[in-house]
Amino acid sequence: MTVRKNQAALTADEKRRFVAAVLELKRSGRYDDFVRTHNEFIMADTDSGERTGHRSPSFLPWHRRFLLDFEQALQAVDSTVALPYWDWSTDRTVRASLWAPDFLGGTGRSTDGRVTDGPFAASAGNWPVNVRVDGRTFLRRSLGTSVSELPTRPEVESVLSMATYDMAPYNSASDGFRNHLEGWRGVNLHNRVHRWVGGHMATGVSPNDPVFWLHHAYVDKLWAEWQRRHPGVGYVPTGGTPDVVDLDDTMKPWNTVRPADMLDHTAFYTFDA
Ligand SMILES: [Cu+2]
Repeated sequence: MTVRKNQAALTADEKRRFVAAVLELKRSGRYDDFVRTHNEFIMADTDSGERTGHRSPSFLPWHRRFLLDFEQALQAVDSTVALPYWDWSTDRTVRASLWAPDFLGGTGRSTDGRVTDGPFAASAGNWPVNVRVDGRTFLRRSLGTSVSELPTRPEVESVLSMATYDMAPYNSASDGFRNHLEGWRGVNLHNRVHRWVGGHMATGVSPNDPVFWLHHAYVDKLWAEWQRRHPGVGYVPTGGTPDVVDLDDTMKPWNTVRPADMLDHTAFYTFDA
């Protein structure tokens, strides 16, 4: 059974294996398929039309399935690898071990945002950015530049305390847990982290930065924590909602997966705590 661990608790060997598996997916071309899929959904999901991956109730089950696909691809390379999560409310500075050269590498240089250390630096030769929105082929970051603070634990708590999963109009204007966690409204958790990292993470091709998976694995864990805190409060809407994925509707791009199938993460993995 897969156990997802806090990235801060990974051993040197676990970091090495995770990085090697990610680099192998990149080398084989599989990695870029994930970047492409995410960007297609970012571009297509709209508040007034069909919306599946983002700005909608299915933001959480869609990303849970998307991360599972990625984790299973990693495990096809190395069966011991699981996705780690980044608790950005705790590991909230550029000095966190997450950003060390033996793991994800650090921020980008000020001139052009280019990441210059770690396994994903362009100079290492193993991380060409192929699915991109401009001509630049190097991984970019600007940690803490466009927004200075990552969310705090009290801010996370304020969102976990919300007793409704989602609310009409089921988009970026909604009240409720999902939209506050996603960040279009209120203290802003998930969206703010994308902006804090900057570079590719602040674009539709955000999975070009491997921290995407660690960020979303923590967003996913917060969903699990919210469920534990609000037993009996379910996914909504539950039927007949135009442009929105209801509980028992299938989700693109899989067309075989429903939010109802994704509510219980323990069918797929557990967390270290
Ligand atoms: Cu996303």
